[in-house]
Amino acid sequence: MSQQDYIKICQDLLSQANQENDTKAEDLRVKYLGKNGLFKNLSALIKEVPNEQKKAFGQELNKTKSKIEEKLKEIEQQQKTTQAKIDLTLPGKKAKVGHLHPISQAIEEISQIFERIGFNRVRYPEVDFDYYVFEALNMPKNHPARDEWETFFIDTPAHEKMGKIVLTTHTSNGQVREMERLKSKPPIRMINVARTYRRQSDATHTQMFHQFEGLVVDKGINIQHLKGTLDYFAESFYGPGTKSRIRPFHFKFTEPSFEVDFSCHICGGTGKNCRFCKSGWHEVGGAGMVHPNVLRAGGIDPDVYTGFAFGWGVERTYTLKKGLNIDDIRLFYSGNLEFLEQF
Ligand code: FA5
Repeated sequence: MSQQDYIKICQDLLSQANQENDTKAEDLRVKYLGKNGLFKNLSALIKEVPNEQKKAFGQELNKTKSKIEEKLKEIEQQQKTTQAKIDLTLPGKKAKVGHLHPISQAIEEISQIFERIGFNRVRYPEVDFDYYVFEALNMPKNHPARDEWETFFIDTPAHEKMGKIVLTTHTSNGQVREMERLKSKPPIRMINVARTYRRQSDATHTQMFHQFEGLVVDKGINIQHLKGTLDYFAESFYGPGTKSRIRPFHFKFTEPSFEVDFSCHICGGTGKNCRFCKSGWHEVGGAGMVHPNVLRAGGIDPDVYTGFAFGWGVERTYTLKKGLNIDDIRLFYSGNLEFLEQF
């Protein structure tokens, strides 16, 4: 071995030691200066060095050892100060755990309530043909009733039979689609939950919102079945003692039609001095007995079968829950984590 060789080997070991940062100082001491450490192996090479060079190699070895010592001391010192800085009594850092959006939670709860009594959860297109959104629901082309829905139209050529494509204004587009899916053969017990869209925006309206639509069709279905279902939902979702109420209304696709209210949980439905409801009741959406023309559009004979349907806003239904007190539903879609993390 020449002089350059052993100087190089010593330098290599030193530069390896100088790159150590993460290992514990005690372990490094064993690794470099221990009984079977790297320095010991290096010193053993002295046997192979010619006699006249042994002195110079010995000096090189000593230099290397003291530099490694220095480096190890430096690392020990560094690690001691870092350890001293760690306060073990501080609370640990919690990993951020996300959760379902409150409206997704509400959708799950609502679906489960209806599934428990035999409803079948489905989901139909949120961008659909005019036919399913309006025409099959007893609203012929150019009928003024369509104006109420403040519709977004997709800018594409109209389909010959199905008409234009629209962003669904309500989940009622699922009614005739469900009749078709079941090949016009009742019984039908559908709960359709989907996003819906209208050109509206204020504290109680968003351009995108959710609705859930119930549809039941079978022989002998009447308003009592509808009212029983509403009462069951009121108690399941809002708690025991909550009542439902139906008031006459008009929809083209149901006859008779109703608006559906649930009793206010703050004043117990009395309305006395209640700033939350003013009247004892909250309106959540519409309902009614399926119009014979809608059954016909779905290939079902209205002389044999009858049905009821209802459609409510998820956001509206949810904000009426006890303790929520949300006066602007746009908050749900504001992306404001301080708001969303409360649920
Ligand atoms: C309808 O959409 C009917 N399809 C309901 C129906 C279904 C009636 C089946 C009969 C049979 P309406 O336009 O009233 O009805 O809307 C129902 C509910 O959706 C409203 O009461 C409200 O809770 C919610 N809603 C409507 N527009 C918005 C909006 N822009 N933002 C948030 N919620 C809305």
